[in-house]
Amino acid sequence: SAAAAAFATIDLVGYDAEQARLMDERCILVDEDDRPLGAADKKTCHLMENINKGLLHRAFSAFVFRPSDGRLLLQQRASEKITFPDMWTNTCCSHPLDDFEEEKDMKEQRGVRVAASRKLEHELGIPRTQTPIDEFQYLTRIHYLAPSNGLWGEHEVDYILFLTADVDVTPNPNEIRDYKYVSKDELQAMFDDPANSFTPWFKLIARDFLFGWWDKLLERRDAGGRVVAKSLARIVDGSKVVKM
Ligand code: DMA
Ligand code: MN
Repeated sequence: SAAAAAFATIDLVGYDAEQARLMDERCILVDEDDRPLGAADKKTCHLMENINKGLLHRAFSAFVFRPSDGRLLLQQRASEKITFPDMWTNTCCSHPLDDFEEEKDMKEQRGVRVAASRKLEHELGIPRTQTPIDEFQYLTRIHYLAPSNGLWGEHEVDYILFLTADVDVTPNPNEIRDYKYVSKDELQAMFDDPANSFTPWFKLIARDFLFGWWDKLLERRDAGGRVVAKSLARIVDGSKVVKM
């Protein structure tokens, strides 16, 4: 479109070929209240030059908790990632795509739920049968902006989704360098160690939301001591976009 043509672009020579190919995915453009405005490719959406002109897109951040002990599954991003390589982050982040009709469906966050299930399989090899879309708990949406390096960055309305489920992980090495399950204390110790680097959105979500919600999520256990997923809907108002 004429509007899209006004945005800056660059050549992706020198980047990982698969990650460069994924930059052709089409993200959903939104306003600050998460109202859809159209679509643009992932490359356009993640260039700071465009972000600085206000370009904003929709995303999700999924957090998967292990029922046996309530630990959170973290991933370390692959060195091949064009944005935020090698950083530790929550279980899986990505974008609902304009390329798929069902991922644009905003009714009960269906689009981001479907995208989360799709990408948990793509990045971590978790079978989609283990991530039923109705079992994700939608908590809230945050609006944040974070540079990666001079060229790239994020500017998103990001849906936070929790899932308590046993999952089988087979990492995709083009996406993931490492993964681990952590308790709250273990995550705090990771944050306190300056040798670790973390994505900016994970730090924001951890600081403002994760630790508090994690307690509430884990309050209930069954007779065998396993965490029973508890609904957080009553303590979280997911109706508004939270500006970070
Ligand atoms: C983008 O994550 C989404 C958020 C919330 C930062 P990402 O860079 O991991 O996306 P993708 O895996 O699609 O490259
Ligand atoms: Mn993004």
